[in-house]
Amino acid sequence: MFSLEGKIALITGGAHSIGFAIGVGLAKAGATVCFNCSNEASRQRGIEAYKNEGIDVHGYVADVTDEKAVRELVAKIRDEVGIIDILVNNAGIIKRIPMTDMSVEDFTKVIDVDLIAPFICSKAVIPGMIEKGHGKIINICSMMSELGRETVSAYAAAKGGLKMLTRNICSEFGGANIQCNGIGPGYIATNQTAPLRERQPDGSRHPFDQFIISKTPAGRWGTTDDLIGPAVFLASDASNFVNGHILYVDGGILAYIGKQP
Ligand code: GCO
Repeated sequence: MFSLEGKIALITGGAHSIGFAIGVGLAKAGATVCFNCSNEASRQRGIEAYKNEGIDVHGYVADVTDEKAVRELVAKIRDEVGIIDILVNNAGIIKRIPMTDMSVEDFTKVIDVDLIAPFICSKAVIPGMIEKGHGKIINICSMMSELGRETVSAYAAAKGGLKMLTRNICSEFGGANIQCNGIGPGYIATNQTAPLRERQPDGSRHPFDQFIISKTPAGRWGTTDDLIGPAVFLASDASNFVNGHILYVDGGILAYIGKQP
């Protein structure tokens, strides 16, 4: 039920971090994995990293915010590998800038990568999925699909939008046997969150790090590996009647009011 044998997956931004962990997880469950990234150097690094896990991967350079480039990517994968069964919209960026200091250009850039790109990539793979009679789209959402916080206005707007895009793809294509669900990672130790975990000059924990630990019933940051099981589930036949759902993988943050100071 959880086997991905014979399935072809595309993970956007799958060369490192969360996307890489999910790529390895899907490959170990049997899928043939393709990833894209924004430049040749990360493509090479990505291929090496998968090789070190014993995985033969198909790596491509393509800008997910460029509709023509994505269309060409999907066509190339179709020729070289086959029709995509599983799309993981993982590529994302964040800019932490107080809203009144944030330029429209910065805001737009975040919306482009975190929201418009999942639209572009989903739009490009859905016809093939309809042709095949099935498909799985997994959108990497966020705590910020539900919550706000200082400095992340664009990111929260994009991730809230991505939650609703997830429900809409479900609504529009559920009848074509396409399941579109989201994974909402909690606070995961990645390069993107590294500035929030930096040690203080005196060696003590960053105040945000302490804050997250106190907000998380699990009492720790997540790891990229914590996302593998949920991704395999949502990519596999085990979730064939799960659609339009956001699976939060957050160690319990959204269930908890937080520790009393
Ligand atoms: C922040 C963090 C978050 C995380 C994550 C949480 O600045 O608060 O970067 O936004 O990246 O998406 O789910």
